[in-house]
Amino acid sequence: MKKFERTLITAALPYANGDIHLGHLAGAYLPADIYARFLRLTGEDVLFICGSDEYGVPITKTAEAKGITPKELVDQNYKSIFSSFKNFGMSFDNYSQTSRDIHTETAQAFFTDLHSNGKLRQNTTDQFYCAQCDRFLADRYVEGTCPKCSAEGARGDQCEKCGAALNQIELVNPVCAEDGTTPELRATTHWFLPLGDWQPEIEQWLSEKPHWKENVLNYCRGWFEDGLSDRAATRDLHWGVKVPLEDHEGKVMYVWFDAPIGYISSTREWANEQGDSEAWRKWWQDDSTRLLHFIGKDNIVFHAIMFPGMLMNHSENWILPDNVPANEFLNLEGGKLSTSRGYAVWLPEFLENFPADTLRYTLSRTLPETRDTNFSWEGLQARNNNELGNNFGNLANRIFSFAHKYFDGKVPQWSDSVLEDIDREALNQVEVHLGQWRTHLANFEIKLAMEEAFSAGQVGNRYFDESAPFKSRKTDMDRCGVSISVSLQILKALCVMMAPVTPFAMEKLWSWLGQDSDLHTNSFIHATTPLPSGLELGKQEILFPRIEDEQIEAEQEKLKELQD
Ligand code: B3M
Ligand code: ZN
Repeated sequence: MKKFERTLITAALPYANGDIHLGHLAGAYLPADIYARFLRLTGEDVLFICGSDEYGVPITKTAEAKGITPKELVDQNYKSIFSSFKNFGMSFDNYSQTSRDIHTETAQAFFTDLHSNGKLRQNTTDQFYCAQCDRFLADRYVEGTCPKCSAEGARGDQCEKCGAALNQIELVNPVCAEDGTTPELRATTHWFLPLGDWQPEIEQWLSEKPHWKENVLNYCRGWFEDGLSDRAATRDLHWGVKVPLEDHEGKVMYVWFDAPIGYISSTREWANEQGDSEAWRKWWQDDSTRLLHFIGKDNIVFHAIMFPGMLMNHSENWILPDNVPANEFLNLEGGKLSTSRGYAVWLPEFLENFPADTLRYTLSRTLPETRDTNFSWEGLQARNNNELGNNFGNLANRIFSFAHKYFDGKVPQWSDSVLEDIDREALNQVEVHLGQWRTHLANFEIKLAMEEAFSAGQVGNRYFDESAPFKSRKTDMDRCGVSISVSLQILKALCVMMAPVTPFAMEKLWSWLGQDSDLHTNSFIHATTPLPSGLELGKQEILFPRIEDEQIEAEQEKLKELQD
């Protein structure tokens, strides 16, 4: 495999129409953050980019309903999403907005490049126009009877009843969703990405990606078999990036055209903030950069097919994604998450009641990496109490209490020469788990990596029980000290393994272990370096507080109400 010098990680730009829920976190954000933290930990050069996706019809509809402007709406949502991401521990290097000038400039330049090189196709189609509203109606603004199942109230893009994907002109008895008047068909001219023409080139490129996840490749194969069809690049709307062409009054870019370019604008914004406005280029236009897009499965076609096609057909030399490690869906208590029905667990509300680390850990053990998985509140409680609490937290607590009670809060006297088989074996086992942990993470196998971390925790607990410092304390204080030193050593390796997943608790543990380096940067090389005798230890607190039954029952109750 090619050796890259740096990694650019993107996480899907969340649509700024509402809060983040657990499905979003499990699909894209948590894996992206764990991976970014993992690479930084192993000393790699990483840039982690995100931002909010702020154009498109749902935003204007919500804003209209609230009686505010779309810009006011997205600014509010940007703030709240960004702050809950921060509290969740997302370690973005930059988090931008697609409604900012830098994005307008970047997306317009991109459009102009494709357009002036003859890469876009123009096409005139009929679209509904509402005389009352004086505008072309986006698919979601037209309602009517579904031509497939005859249900009333189908929307121009989809019938909720039978799930059919529709084209607005297929609706029977179409009306404007705003005022109920009957719209007229008018010709309108738009630009399209000729994905059909680009298919051979995209297919060829993807055939060189055998290392991609099977679920992602399967989706792509399906689309290729059906044959790619052209995708609109423009729309008749006011809220969007203006099409930078004369005679295109009232036309903006289709939101899926401009959104992925948002990754580039966010990187440019980051570069400007670094005081080096050209610094973004090495992240996007240098072959030694590895590009990774973390997304949920519903975004695969855009990231594995459409955006790479746009980059390939642009006149500059852009890198293409080395991988698109998309996840499947997370279900909630056995049911499908649904934003429209409000059947979800929302991040800000979660964080009011529970620590971020608890959620990060629980999700990391149940990520829908290869198939849909399920989140349950009981599962969260068990992961928190039995695994974080009993396996990791208690171990730390036992070791530190001992060190403070009998060794003056310092690493006891020990050296290589006094180690016995039992000590060496435990240290070796942990080192093996650490190696496996690294291999799995490098391969985007977060669940398997976490199993290794968990097993390493079990090694630590077994070692503590079997080397029995609580016994040797009465007979052989030197031996007792060695047990504690080795236990602390194991704890340090565990701390590194858990750092990407439970960063808040591990930062504390790292400092209690007497470490003053930054846990999150390049600490992998310190995972197995010995703790020197006499090193001063911090005073421990409870790392992972227990979650009580009543807390869980209250949450289950809330969901039940939503389901009825
Ligand atoms: N905003 C995803 C979504 O909300 C979309 C991602 C854009 S990534 C360029 O489903
Ligand atoms: Zn109307």
